[in-house]
Amino acid sequence: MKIAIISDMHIGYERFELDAYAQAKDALSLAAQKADAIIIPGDVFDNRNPKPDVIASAINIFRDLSKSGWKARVSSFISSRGEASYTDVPILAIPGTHERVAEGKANALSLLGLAGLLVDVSEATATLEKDGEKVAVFGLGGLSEERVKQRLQELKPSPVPSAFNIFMLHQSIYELLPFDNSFIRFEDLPEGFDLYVDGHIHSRFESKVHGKPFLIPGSTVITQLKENEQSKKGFFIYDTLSGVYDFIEIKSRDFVFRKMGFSEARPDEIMQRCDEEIGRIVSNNASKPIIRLQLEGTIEKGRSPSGMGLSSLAQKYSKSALIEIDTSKIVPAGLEQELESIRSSKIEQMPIKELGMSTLRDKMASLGIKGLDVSALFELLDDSSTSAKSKTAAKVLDFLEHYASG
Ligand SMILES: [Mn+2]
Repeated sequence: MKIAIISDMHIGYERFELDAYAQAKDALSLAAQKADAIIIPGDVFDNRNPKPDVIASAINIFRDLSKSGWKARVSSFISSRGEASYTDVPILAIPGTHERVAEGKANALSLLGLAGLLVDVSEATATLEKDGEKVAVFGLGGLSEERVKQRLQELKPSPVPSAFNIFMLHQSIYELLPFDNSFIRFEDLPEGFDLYVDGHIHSRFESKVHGKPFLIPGSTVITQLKENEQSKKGFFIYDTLSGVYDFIEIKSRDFVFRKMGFSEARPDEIMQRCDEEIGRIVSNNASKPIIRLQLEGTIEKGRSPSGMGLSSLAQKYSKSALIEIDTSKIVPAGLEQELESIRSSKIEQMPIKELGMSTLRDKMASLGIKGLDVSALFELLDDSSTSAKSKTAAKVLDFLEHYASG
């Protein structure tokens, strides 16, 4: 069976909402032509509370997809939570971190499952069948780092006999992001599966776990504007009979990242070099690329990077590019040491949310607080959708009372 692996579509991502939608649609419809089944390791939606308009656009994509004459079918579904599946269409998905809500509550992804547009395989095994071949997929939705190992021990996911077995999750992995000890490691993943598939990480990655392939297709839309996101977006197709897999590129907006070094530069020099660099990139790129310039080094004494008026460049090129100029690494001459300390810190490497969680975790550890689900607490504090802050406060108190009593 040919299994398409598409991840992190982030439908509803506000910064590039049209790109997120178009590239998700492109990836899914291309996969429907080329593969027998699609598996999605999380973050279909960008937000745990997507607007009805965003949900509507996702429904439109998946409804069309479910009518696409699939030959493979879901022949069995076993949920450790006693839940059912509502379609036999071979599109299997789990919620990611962006869809995560309190355990046991419906989330944006599970709604698509309830509507029969895909099969939500959270803590469940779905078996696909085509021409007598069986492929079983176990899914573990995105969990807080503290919960993963424990949940895996509770669930004890095991392969289905006489099937090709896929283990699908949505987590940070220590070997790929070695800056937080709470991340699970390859050895924590259950043995006996033929293929391991992960989401969450937005750039493409291939490795081995327990001697079997471990694949991360990366996101279908650019989100972080990091240097390593310049490669083409797309998805994997894995052939379960031959063990061969390919990366299929989708039409995605180009992203160009440039580091530019300066030494005691005058603001007008900086402006001119940025202008020239953008001009060069734009003249070589017929589409409307995303350009991020990362300025580094020093500006002449007494000047501040914020006062340079660089935002006028975004305006000047607004028809031919989407421009972001990062001035966080350029400082007035004499303050280089400060810059160095920023560079060597983990701030550099970590997504901001992970950093916040890590800081909270360190703080809890230094206070001697053990066994607290720090990520779950962070999620409560981070719930920006809660308009009534008193509600959040009440939830946090509940959470802490529960911790104190347990
Ligand atoms: Mn994601």
